[in-house]
Amino acid sequence: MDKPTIELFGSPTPNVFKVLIVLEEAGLQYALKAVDVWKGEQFEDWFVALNPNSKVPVLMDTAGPAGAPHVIFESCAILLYIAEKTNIGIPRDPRLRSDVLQWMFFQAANLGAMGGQLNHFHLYAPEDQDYSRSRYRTEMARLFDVMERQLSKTAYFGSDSFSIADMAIYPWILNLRAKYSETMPFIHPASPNHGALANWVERCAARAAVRKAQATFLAIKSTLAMATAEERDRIFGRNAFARG
Ligand SMILES: N[C@@H](CCC(=O)N[C@@H](CS)C(=O)NCC(=O)O)C(=O)O
Repeated sequence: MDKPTIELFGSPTPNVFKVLIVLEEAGLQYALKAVDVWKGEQFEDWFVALNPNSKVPVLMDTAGPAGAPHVIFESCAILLYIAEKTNIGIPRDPRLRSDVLQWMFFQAANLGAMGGQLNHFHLYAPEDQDYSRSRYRTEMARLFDVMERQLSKTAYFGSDSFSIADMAIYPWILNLRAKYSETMPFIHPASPNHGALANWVERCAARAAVRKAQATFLAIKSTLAMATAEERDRIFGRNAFARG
């Protein structure tokens, strides 16, 4: 078999899972390179040359536009790049296309950003974070209601077919369910107020490409449990690593 032209640099996080889904949906061959973010590999020169923002995922396509290599960071930019390269997961109709992009940006600007802070203040910050925890829980509950209202109108986010908007949102819903189903009732799969969202999760989960991506995702090793206090401080920019 030929060497894949696509390399995905990632760790076991929802933003990387998104990219695995689009690659599987598109039926592309790819090589997955694990980046150990707890050990700080994202801050090494070779990685910063790929992503000046020092975060995974990064995708390198050696057969990019005009046949030249192309490197992309930001998971939603990667979703769009692969969708446009392969013509999957993005409607051609301009109105539907705009609706899908709107929901994909909703994920990046809201669900991902707020989910990251929710995780930080519930799982990694010192105790005594009542204000921040309540703020992000409340915002996440609001976002779940927003998603529920949309899925009561269309089968998928922004259209009636599975798209890059769904690929962006689905990994985050699984991530939140895994962490908070027992402590935040609105996130529980059986939440009485989020039935349309629960049905959408099942429709996404039934897709062969999503199942394959999930298996690959689950096999990526995390070193979180072994991370030292210093490694945690470095990734969160606190204590000796704080700059302000
Ligand atoms: N908006 C970015 C977020 C990427 C991101 O936050 N990646 C995390 C893992 S999910 C990371 O690399 N963290 C390492 C760090 O912050 O140093 C995207 O969607 O690609």
